[in-house]
Amino acid sequence: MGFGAVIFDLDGVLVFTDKYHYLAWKEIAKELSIDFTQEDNNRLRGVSRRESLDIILEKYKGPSLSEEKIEDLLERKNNLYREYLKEMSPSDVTKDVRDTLKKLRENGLKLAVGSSSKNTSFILEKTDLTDYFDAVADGTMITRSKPDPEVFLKAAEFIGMDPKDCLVIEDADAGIEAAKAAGMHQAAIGAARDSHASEYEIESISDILSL
Ligand code: B16
Ligand code: MG
Repeated sequence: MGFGAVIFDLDGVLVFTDKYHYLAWKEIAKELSIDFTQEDNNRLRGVSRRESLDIILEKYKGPSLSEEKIEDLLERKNNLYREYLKEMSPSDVTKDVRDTLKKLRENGLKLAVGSSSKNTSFILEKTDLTDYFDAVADGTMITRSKPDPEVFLKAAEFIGMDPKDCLVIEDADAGIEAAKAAGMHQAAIGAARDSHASEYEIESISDILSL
């Protein structure tokens, strides 16, 4: 393996919280008489909370919303989402993910998380993943979200790695773009494989070991 570090996206790569985002957004959308579908949800992958709401509001037909109302919607969506997160446990992480993280560490690679989510620490704690990583860069530390490279560049800085020696694992097109903009190698998993825009495509996390 020709990389010094692997930077993992969180939602859609290490854990599958997209179903909880969907349920929470669906409830908020219902209040606004918006029909929020699974396809709409796919557009929210890797995108920040505020930008996600902007995408959902493309279908909104009601009276204009004040900034205060927007803040209220964002806060309530997050509260609904966190109710689901509270139920998460180590069993929400597959053996494939845990074994691969362990092997990568044994092979001397640095490991980091690069996620748009402001709930990253909470999710890592609930699923008992925190200790696998040398550093975490997340939505609480950035001003621009994916496809901007900021979160991945921050992760590389935290682990003291040159971007060109980092491999990013992503399930979102916005994340693959961000990794490219950071000058990093990229491997697409899940939904991001469909666009064939990435340097590598992997079917499961353990495929990283043979790149
Ligand atoms: P939060 P990732 C992203 O996580 C999700 O894919 C995206 O759907 C979500 O809107 C974003 O985090 C922000 O999440 O509301 O928890 O701050 O894929 O970058 O790990
Ligand atoms: Mg993701």
